[in-house]
Amino acid sequence: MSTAATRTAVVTGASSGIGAATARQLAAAGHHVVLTARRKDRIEALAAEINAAGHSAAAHALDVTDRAAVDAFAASLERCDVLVNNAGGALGAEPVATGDPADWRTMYEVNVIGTLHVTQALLPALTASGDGTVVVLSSTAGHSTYEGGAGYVAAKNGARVLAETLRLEIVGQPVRVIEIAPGMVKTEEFATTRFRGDADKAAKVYAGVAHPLSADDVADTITWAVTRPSHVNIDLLVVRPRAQASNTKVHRDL
Ligand code: 8X3
Repeated sequence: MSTAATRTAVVTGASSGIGAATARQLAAAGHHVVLTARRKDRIEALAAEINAAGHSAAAHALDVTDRAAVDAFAASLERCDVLVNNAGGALGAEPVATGDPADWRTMYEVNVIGTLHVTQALLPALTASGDGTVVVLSSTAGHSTYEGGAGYVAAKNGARVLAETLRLEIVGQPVRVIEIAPGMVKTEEFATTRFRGDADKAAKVYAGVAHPLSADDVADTITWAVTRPSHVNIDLLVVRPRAQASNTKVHRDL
């Protein structure tokens, strides 16, 4: 169980994929992990699994786009040493000419405003910890664009800029700001959500790629960055599968 001396890590979007894997790994690394996501049943089951494994976790249902709920969540925490802003995702892959503005708005709301809400709400506790860490899960999409990606690329650029700017603004305070930018990661939900449940379109994203990254691969880089000595700030970590040289250059055995 957690004690006053246990560092607390909050993970958003912890119900599946990279968030769930990060929660497991940070708990195994000795953190008390607070799992947040909209799907309460999932995070409660994951918290139970982590506790049954002898580690420490709690679950708190949260929609990061709901500022009042985020503020109430922040007020409920005894402490916060690590925040992993993982909640986010892609919706649609239409070209600019036909993309749905509603999808763009939703992606901006979750990936940027959601990250802003939780970061703002927890920054006082992270600073008070004397050794805080903010992780922003951006994406290689936050660093260069690709056809059909504009809405997601724009949102992930927003997340990247939030991390970069925050690092400038709080230098001198005891809080690190780490950006992790994954490339192709095969999770159970990312592509399926993007293509609105179309399993064929989702499968094509990974077609012929022998080893896309897994959620565990990315969680490993997050956990590594978070567990470096306090004075070491991994500003930006870009991680791709070996088969992916850029957003548009992927080796496929087809
Ligand atoms: C996911 C990477 O290539 O689907 O963040 O935009 S990509």
